[in-house]
Amino acid sequence: MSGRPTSGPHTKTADWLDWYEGPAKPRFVLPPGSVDAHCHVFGPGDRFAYAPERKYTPCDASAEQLFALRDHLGFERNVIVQATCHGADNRALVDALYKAGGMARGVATVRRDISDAQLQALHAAGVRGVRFNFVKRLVDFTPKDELMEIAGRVARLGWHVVIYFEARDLPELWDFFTALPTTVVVDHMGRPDVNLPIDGPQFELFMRFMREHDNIWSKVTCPERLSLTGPPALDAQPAPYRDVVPFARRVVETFPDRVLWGTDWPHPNLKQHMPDDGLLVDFIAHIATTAQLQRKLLVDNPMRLYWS
Ligand code: 0GY
Repeated sequence: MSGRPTSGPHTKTADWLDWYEGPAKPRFVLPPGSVDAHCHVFGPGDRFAYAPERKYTPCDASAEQLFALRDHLGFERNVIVQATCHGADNRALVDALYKAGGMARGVATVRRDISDAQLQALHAAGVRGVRFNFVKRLVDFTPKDELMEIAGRVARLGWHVVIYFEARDLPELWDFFTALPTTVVVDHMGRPDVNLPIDGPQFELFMRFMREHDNIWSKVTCPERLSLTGPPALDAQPAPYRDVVPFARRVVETFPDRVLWGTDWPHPNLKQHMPDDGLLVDFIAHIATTAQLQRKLLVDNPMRLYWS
């Protein structure tokens, strides 16, 4: 891995943390055919300008750098999720999908005015979902009727909807989410507060959300965002991000056929520390504790959702 990204024509957000160069080789050996089902590309900004409406300006993180990480960690495929810094301009995503030669799928951001021909072009590139973001620090509000209209159109293409929200907002968004007419994939377990009890009202609501709706899936991703304990020193024994482990493990064991995992490289908007992606892969063995659960999480589920 090399090539620390430059700022190009864009100045990075002042406290921006760049992705970690030279990640460790994971101790956990990924099953053959594993998919990194949540990651991003940023720019490069001098080729794919960041969107005027963006809330942050990242470092660059190119498709080539993503694929180098994929190979280093032992993944075979990627699902690249449109990052908010590119708004609804999916050109960097589409470019990365073509460069991947069939080994990546995409989740785009689209607006109501997208034409059927443009949706078809995204499909041909490998896009299989759209992302609806409700995290206020990342995006401005989009009316729910616009989102529902988009969901209806992409459902007809066999796509799913990825939703990103904070746990405290689930009650208010519940009716909208449960009315979506297709598969729904929740980012990062709905961002639970892992300081709260795992059997307390907040996480129980999320578990009920998944239990009562079998079209809802969850990414058991981003322990580095949710953790208050953080990673251990490199050679220490405790699980990385150990306070997140029981939450993710419960979701994996309760809904083994509706979970996905990804690195979230290049880890936008982290303020405390930048994870070593090798250590993040080691987290998987603590949340999916049998070979069967690991295969479902890393291979069978993402292949079913993105490549069938
Ligand atoms: C993530 C999380 C974040 C950012 C984005 O598209 C984005 O800008 O997804 C975040 O800041 O929590 O999944 O990458």
